[in-house]
This record gives sequence, C-alpha cells and structure tokens, in this order.
Amino acid sequence: MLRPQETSSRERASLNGLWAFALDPGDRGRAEEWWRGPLPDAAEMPVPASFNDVPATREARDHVGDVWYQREVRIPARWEGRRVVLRFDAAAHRAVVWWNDVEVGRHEGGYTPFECDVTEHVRFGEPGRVSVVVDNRLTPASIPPGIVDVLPDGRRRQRYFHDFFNYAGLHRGVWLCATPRAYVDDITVTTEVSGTDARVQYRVEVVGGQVTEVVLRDADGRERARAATAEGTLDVPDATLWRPGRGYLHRLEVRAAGAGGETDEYALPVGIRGVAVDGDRFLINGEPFHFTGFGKHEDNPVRGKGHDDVLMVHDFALLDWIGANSFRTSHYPYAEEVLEYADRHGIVVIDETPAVGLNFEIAHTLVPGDPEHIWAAIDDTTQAAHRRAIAELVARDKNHPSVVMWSIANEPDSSRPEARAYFEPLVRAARAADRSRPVCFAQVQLPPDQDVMSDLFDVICLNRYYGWYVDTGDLVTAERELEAELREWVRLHGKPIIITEYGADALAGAHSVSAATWTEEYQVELLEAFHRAFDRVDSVVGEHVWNFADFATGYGVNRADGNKKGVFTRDRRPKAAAFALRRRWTGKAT
Ligand code: GCB
Repeated sequence: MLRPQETSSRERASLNGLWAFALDPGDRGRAEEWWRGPLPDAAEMPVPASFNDVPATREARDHVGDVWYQREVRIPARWEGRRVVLRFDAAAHRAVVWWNDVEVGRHEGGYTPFECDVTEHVRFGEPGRVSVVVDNRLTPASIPPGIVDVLPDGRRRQRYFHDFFNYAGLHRGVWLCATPRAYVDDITVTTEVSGTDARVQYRVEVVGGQVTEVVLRDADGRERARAATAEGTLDVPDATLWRPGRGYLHRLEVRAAGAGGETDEYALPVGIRGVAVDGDRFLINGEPFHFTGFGKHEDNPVRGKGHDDVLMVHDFALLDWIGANSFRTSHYPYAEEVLEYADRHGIVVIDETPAVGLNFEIAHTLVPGDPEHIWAAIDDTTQAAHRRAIAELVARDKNHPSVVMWSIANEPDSSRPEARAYFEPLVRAARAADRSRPVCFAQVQLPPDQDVMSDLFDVICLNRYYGWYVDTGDLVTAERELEAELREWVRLHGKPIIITEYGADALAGAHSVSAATWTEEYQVELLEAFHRAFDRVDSVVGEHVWNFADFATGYGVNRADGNKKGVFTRDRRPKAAAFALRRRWTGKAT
C-alpha cells in the first residue's frame, strides 16, 4: 500500500491534532450509534498518541473495549471530481470508520495502515463528520493474542502473553488524501546488484488507467533509466548503491493516465541493494554484514506508542552515537516514518509482524489445568489473522531498502510438531509475497535439538537470556553454555546466526562492586560475556541487545515500573552498558 504523497496530481492533508474522544466502558456507542452525532461527554485526545496515559486516570490506562474518536473534516471545493480517501496509518487493534452516517471502512490489526474511500459520500467544499471506534481487545483469534476476563463486578481485564504494555488507539497519523479517479494503486520494486551494475524490477498497478511513463532518477535528479510499461526491468549500469551507513536513494517516478485524460504521478524512493544468505554469511551487496544494534519498542512516556518525529530522530541519533547499524521492529511493524528514516540514513532493519505471545503461557491459560500447547489451544482463525499480518507487513514495507529480512513471529512455541504444521504455510506465504528477502523468526530459549522448525527459515535468530533467566548471576556458566549452544546450532544448521535478544535488567543508578544482578555493572558484564562467546563463533553474524531503552509493560511481579533491560532509560539517558556497547561497536574510548 502506497504512502500518501504530494505530487503534481495528488494532495494530502494531515488530520492530526486534537480529536473528540470518549471511552466506552459500557459498550453504549455501537448500540446508540454514536457516529450519528457529537460524541456524548467527549474529552479531547491528541492524534497520534496511544490514549492510555494521556488522561491520567486508571480508567483510561486500564480500559478494555471500545474508545471513540471524532472530528470534523472539510473537503476542499477544488477536489471536486477527484477520488478522496481517509488513511489511517494505524488503529490498535481494530477499527470501524464512518463518514457522517455511513460506514466507510473497517480494519483489524493494530500496526498496519488502511484506507477508506469516501469519494461517493463527501460533499465537496463542505464539512463532514469522521467517527472512529477503536477496540483494544486482544483475543485468542487476534495477532497478538490475548484473553479478556469478565470480572464478577462486570469489569473487563485484559490478559496478554507479551512483555509490553497494550497501548492502543490512533497512535499514528491520519490523512485526508485526494488522487485522480484513475490512479496508481501500488508499486513493487525489487533490486539486484552485480558488482556496480544493478537491475531494478518494477510492477505498477493502476486503477482505471494505464502506465504512461516510468523514470528512474538518481539522487541528483539525473535520469538513469526509462520505460513505458506497467512491468519491467530497468538496467542501471554503474549504479550508486544503497549501503548500510549510506542510505543513497534513487527515485522511481511513475505516471499513469485515465481514459478521461487525467494523469496521476507517484514518486517512490528506491534504494538499490542486494540481500542474500550464503552459507553462514548474511550478504548485503555481496559483502558480509554483521548486525549491531537492538530490539526496540515504540514506547515513550505519556505518548505510549504514539509516533513522534522528535523522539524518532533522537533515537536514531542515539543509534548512531552507540555504533548500531541495525534494529529489529520488535514486536510489530513500526511507523512508516521510521522505515523511511532508516532508508535515508542507511540503517538496516529486521521487520517483524505482531505475532508475539504464541507461547506456552497462553496455552495453559486457555486450557486451564491441562499442560497442553498453544497449537491445540488456538484454532485456524489465529493462523488466518497471522497470515494477514504477514501479507499486510510485506504489502506495506516491501519497497524499503532498509528492510533486509522478515521476522514472522517472536518466540512462538517451536517445540511441537504442530508448530511446524502451523508455520510451514506461513513461511510459504511470506516467500510468495516477497522472494527477495530472507525469512526468520525469533526463537525462544529452547535447545536446538528440541526445535522442530528452524530448518524452514533462512537465518537462525535466537533470543537468549543466559545469566539472567537461566544461570542467574553466574556469568561463567552463562558464557560456557551460550557458546556450547551456538556451536550446536552451527553443527545442526550451518546457517547464519543472529542473537536477536540478550541482556539483563538494570536499574539506572544501581551499582555494586561485585556486579550483582539488577546493577549497571551486571548488565555490562553480561553483555561482555556474550560478546566473548560471539567472537569465538564465526557463524554469529549479528548482535541485537534487548533492549534499546526501558519500556512499559503490563502489571507483574517481575516488572518494577516496566522492563529495565534498556541500555538507555525510558527517557533516553545512557546506562553504563551504553558506553560499553559504544566502545565495542565504534572503537571509540569515550
Ligand atoms: C523475551 C521477549 C521480550 C521480552 C524479553 C524480556 O524473550 O521476546 O519481548 O521483553 O524477553 O525482557 O523478558
């Protein structure tokens, strides 16, 4: 799905700002058809933002169910005759949208965009009312899954099986867009590199018209190739490549014309680069790439998962300062602004679906008393939602050069034959959607001989907590066991290995000469023990510390004010580990 753009034929207006907002704890809104008029007792809510922490009430923070957003939108008179679309960059976790009294769209999945075509419903030059109901419930059939308990007093309580707070709402941008009635609907670009020569394959989908011109320009605007067909290959000799650390972007200008003579124009940034797995190497442009960086979260005080350009640019500045060349979008697709920034600055991304929490715990909860596994506890609707999540991730992010691999799940139970049966078709679906990138999943701490599905994937991605959840406080054993396990993966699979999570909680300001757990010293020493083991195993091609920054979690006795495995605090101050990583990744002493 193409991102809204301003071009000679397109306009977009941001609908961000303050919207009317109402929690709906009694489920009255749908029954009383709140979209038909102003929301009752409405508060104001900024968009984009997760709604939970903004009102400073327990009711908002712990709300389970529907919330309502509403605002007036005026359609410019000059848009008469054009196609008009509302675009939601995200609504967590499912939403229904009305223009005045008419339902114009619905979507499930909290981290991917959707559009509502309102052309037939708007009156040009006049205002209309946009109402959105957003439901934050996680169920056994949603991705990520969860369970809603109804308590004796009628309240709902949300349980979920992932370690980050269930922030929700309209936490990314909302747009009003105009295009010609005949318009460029989608573009798919893949690139191949051989030496400095490149091939850019493209496919354009046009609704109501035909492609008239496709022009590839370099960053200085110089034309490098041209075509006039909807699909084809552009040869680009001596191309300037997109590289880690240097986000060089070309531009693919696409023009299309409708029967009525109207033309549409879209300009897609294109990074020319090649990605491949060869034996136990991960290659970008034919050269071995070693991932340094983090699993991150979209998480900030007050905003929750609300996208904010200030915080985004600051996070990228800190990644640069610390010498990180990459990150994983743990555990859901991040805002498109983040991927565009990564494209422009040469940061490498492992792009993950929201399939997190398909683990042992939910199985026990769904089937009480029976030590069964997740795959017996869920049904095909979960897999169908997971398949849609993969399809929507690839559809949204397929053209980003920064994205070098798809991670289709985080820490599913991969120990049962049923897991293989569940994942085999999903891996096939991911490959069918995009043949140009490797596919992985992040594996929970499980010995290699108990894992039944890693052979289906291209890269072995391991989340490992030796010295923290196992061998707690004993880094000598942790280092030995980690190395032994890594060697076993090499022996069994011979594939590249990325440690997609390793780390320890550290309370900023807690110190100890003997490096006790929860201190900054212990966090540093644990990372160093892991690094010694990585450096002895050639197949390790990546190290992503868990986590970039401290983040909010659900309530639990193992979490004090959130997860503290950040090497930065939640407000982005460095712990000792940040300096240690900077020394390792940049070679700089201070
Ligand atoms: C994991 C999960 C991550 C958690 C982390 C932890 O394995 O993938 O979501 O936050 O461990 O800190 O426990």
